[in-house]
Amino acid sequence: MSSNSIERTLSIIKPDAIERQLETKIKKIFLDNKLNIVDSKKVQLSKKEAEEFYKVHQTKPFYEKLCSYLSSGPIIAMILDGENAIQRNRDLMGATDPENAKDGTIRKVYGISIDKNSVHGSDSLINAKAEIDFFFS
Ligand code: IDP
Ligand code: MG
Repeated sequence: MSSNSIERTLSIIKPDAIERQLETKIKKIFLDNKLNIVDSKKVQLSKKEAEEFYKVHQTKPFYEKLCSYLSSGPIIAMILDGENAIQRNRDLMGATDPENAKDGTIRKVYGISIDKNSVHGSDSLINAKAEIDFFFS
């Protein structure tokens, strides 16, 4: 794979960030960093849908809490596209735990905790495709 391919990735603005009305601010970060927002929708997942979305984590001790949280309020699901969109979105997000995230990343600036870390981003091409299909098919 070339290092500058145009990719699509799935981004989610999680309930903690929607609750604090951060949608516009977070979207501006993507746009300012040349990630186009191809599609965007506000939804609230059922617990079952959240379990399906996060099924890769079903053996983890935090799975139940994670799925309850993702389904606890409205979220914004977005398709982002751009050069190396998957990795660049991950870089803009920062580390999973906001405490470990680099300065200026979305999770460092807006994240509250490892649970309430404000955003999700696909971690691979295969997961990006599956996650985009989950919300936009
Ligand atoms: P990511 O969101 O940075 O890709 P993942 O390892 O895929 O991180 O985990 C999915 C989500 O599960 C994280 O965003 C975080 O909210 C939550 N999570 C991950 N690890 C832990 C943990 O050790 N304790 C509690 N929640 C966690
Ligand atoms: Mg992940």
